[in-house]
Amino acid sequence: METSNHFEIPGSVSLQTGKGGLPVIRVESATSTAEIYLLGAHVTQFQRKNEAPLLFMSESSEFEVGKPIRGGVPIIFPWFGPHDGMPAHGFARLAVWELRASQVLADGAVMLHFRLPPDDLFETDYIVTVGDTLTMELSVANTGSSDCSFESCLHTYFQIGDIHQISVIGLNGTRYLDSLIGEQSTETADAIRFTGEVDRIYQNTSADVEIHDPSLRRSIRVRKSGSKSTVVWNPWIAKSQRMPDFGDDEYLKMVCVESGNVKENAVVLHPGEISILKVEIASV
Ligand code: TA6
Repeated sequence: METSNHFEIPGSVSLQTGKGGLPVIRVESATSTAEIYLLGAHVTQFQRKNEAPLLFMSESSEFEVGKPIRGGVPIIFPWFGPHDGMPAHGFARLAVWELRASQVLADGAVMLHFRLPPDDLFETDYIVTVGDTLTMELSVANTGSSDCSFESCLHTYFQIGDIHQISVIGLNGTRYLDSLIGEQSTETADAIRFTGEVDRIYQNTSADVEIHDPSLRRSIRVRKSGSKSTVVWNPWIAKSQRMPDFGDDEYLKMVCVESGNVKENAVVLHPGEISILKVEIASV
């Protein structure tokens, strides 16, 4: 898996050999650091200098082409969840993306542009901007001659201090599909708390979400555009034990707040149309 080094920028962007011998891009901006694997254009690390990492990574994650990395920000595309015997959550996170550009911006942030190997339906680009915040932008263009539909989701795993103490704010009053029981419901809590497995797809919401984490004495803000679905997931005990690439106790230290367009919010693109999903995460 070769990538030319000519995107390296001394002191800002370096291409190195990461876990499993996979190529990884290490980024240092004026105020933060990040890591992105070419496999899945997968952001595996982001943190502001002198702060705890914002993203959770499983210590049991695989790092092998054709297998998803567990943690960070998996790119879910072009379908969400199981799909006719095909890999769950689509092929984008299993593919090796091409690095197309790197640039240090005027404010000291670093921008990286990735492209998914072309197929006959979509042209899919991903812009990651590492600065005081982390911004990820998934752009999908319909390059075919007929309408096409897809689901997408930036399946972000957040590092937290203790699942029993956190709360998720911003979804009160929003309708959701409870994936555990296959039933629709409406959120009634101002602050969602966790006392067991939670796997909910909140629909038709463009709201910012905050994760309040008293044990790390911080809040994380998830701001998005071009997204109508927000997924909230913690596997809890039994599911953690069923996932070979996830430690039995790691559910205590993570929560997924995912931004995308899934189920009834799937995107339909006419020929030539482009859809852009943008997510910004920040500790506040
Ligand atoms: O986003 C929640 C979810 O759909 C859960 O049901 C769980 O399966 C999670 O994604 C992880 O999926 P993965 O295929 O990465 O194991």
